[in-house]
Amino acid sequence: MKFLAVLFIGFFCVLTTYATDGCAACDDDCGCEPVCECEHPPRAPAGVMGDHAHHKGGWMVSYRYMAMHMEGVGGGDASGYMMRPESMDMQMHMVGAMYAPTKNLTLAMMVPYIIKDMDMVRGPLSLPRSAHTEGVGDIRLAGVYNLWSSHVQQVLLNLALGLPTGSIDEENAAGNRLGYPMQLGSGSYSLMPGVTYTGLSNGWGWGAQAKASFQLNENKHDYQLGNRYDLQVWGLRDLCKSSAISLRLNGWHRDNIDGADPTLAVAMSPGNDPDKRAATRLDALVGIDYRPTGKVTGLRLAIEGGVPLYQDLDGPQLEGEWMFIGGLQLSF
Ligand SMILES: [Cu+2]
Repeated sequence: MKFLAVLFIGFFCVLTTYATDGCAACDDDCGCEPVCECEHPPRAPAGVMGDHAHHKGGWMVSYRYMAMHMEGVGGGDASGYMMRPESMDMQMHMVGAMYAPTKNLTLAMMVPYIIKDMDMVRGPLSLPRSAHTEGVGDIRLAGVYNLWSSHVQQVLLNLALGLPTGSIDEENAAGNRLGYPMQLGSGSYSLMPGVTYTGLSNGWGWGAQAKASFQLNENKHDYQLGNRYDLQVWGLRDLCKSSAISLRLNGWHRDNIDGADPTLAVAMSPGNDPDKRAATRLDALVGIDYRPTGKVTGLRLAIEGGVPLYQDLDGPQLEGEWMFIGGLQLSF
């Protein structure tokens, strides 16, 4: 429950900002051109990618930290395997840059660094009980196209290309290749189309995003990860000039893996089974968004923490327990 503590600290900061800024004086009827002084630009909560475009010539650099904890096996009986997963922590540091070469097109690049730790329950074999992998994941190149916008609403088209830069050769301490969930990349090129809608009015922000991730080719170990589909909606409410709170619902589905890595023995662990990777989940996240006003402009700090409300796992897999996202953005 580490993320809860962070969330409470965040709330405390928001409240102190509220008190010192005298933000209560900020009412909702200020003029909106091009962006209302009393409102936030139309931005989504910390965990949403591709939610905004930049003005021509605009730059942004960003850093995101994501953590997810999974614990306990759901979706089926794992007792028939030699080993079964007990818990897993995934962390990701992601550095990104955005640049808008034209009025309607913004380009982005994201480089993730992934850290995975898994604990397992083992049978009679003397296999390592835990596994750790870390390294660069799949780099993403993205374009955000401003399809339509008004003062209040905006519709963006998203398209990203995933490059197979993450390792799919990760091994445990005994030198055996680790199962699919512990690998750092997909090994394949992927295409991620999407459409994003955002709105902003009178201190309220809202939005929705539909996106998909399609793996384009079989990787060098004879498999290709399943496609993934995401549908999310969110709302934000300004607390004052500098802070907003958010609520987000993210529903997603992941397909099973096509093909199989021939070195992974399915009887060893459910994580080695390409036909037991599909999942459908609904996550709920609350967040805080902070933008310093005054001298420092273009800076944004946002955090989000959440839990799955619903999960349907196809075969024995670890269940999601909680997630945390923290982001820092600087536009210029
Ligand atoms: Cu940006």
